[in-house]
Amino acid sequence: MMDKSEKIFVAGYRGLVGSALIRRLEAEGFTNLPKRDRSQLDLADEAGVQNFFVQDKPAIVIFAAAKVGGIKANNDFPVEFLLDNLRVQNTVIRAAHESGVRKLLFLGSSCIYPKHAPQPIPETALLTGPLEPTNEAYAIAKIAGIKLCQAYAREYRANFISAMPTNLYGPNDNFDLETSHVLAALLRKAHEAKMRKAREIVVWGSGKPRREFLHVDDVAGACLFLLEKYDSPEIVNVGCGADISIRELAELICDVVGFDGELAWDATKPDGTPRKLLDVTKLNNLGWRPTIPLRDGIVRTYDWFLKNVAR
Ligand code: GFB
Repeated sequence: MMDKSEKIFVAGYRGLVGSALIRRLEAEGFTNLPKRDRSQLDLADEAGVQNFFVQDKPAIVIFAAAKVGGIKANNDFPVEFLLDNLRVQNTVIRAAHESGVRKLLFLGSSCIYPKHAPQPIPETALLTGPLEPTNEAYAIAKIAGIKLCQAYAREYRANFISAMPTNLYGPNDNFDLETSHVLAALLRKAHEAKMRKAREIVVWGSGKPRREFLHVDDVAGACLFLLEKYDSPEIVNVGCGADISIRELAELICDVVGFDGELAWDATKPDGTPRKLLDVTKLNNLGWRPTIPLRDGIVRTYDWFLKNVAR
């Protein structure tokens, strides 16, 4: 059991996942949550990070710091997605081990699996085939992070675990149309089209790819669950077990937003991987299930968007 006064360092606490983790930890009464933004601690700076760990001595680390983006950003900036992510994760994981943290949770992504993995994707599909080219750089960085955690577990018996969340959304998501993921992008497009009384919104690709979406508050719950109950270096998928097509997602978002125009398809943009649905048998068998249905989660996220981005 985790003591409510145990010091838990959430690396990346301002991001989509990190901020959800902090909300959840605070709601559950955890009081010792050191926060460092980029101006206070650059997670790529080895000396600075080592210093922080030696002086602050967190007991638990949740690694939610990553350079992330949607399909276009991943495709356009492979160097940054590979280099920045490797640098930060190597620095933090190593410093965490050297300062003697009791447990570390590394967050990966469902894009670590082969492009043509069996669906739903079991954890055993890792490294069984070629990756999806649009996010290969990010996936390679995440796979290296998993392998580093497993190496610390094997060589030094460190309790370093890794969770692989599916596509996420929720408050503090990135709503920039060039760099965001699909759900945030379509929420914004539908909202702005409604305000301008436009006739259509542009949706990328063919609408045929299928994706699984999980609200970030559910991911935060799953992370705390795994910190309490799971002590193996073997990766665990975190998803809801259901997927929908991009066309269906676009229709659902337009319905929630109240935009009744048309969908126009931009075929010059990539589809990416055809389907990405995680097999969540392992997590379900451990005893965890999500609580936020997709439509409710989109309603809540639209509400957050109206109060925080659209004003
Ligand atoms: O969410 P998304 O950018 O990333 O795109 P991935 C999912 C699907 O939605 C793709 C389509 O088929 C896109 O072409 N799409 C339609 C749109 N309209 C839009 C739009 O306006 N914006 C965006 N962004 N997409 C990412 C990976 O892959 O998923 C990362 O690149 C990461 O590595 C993340 O793993 C979870 O699901 O294709």
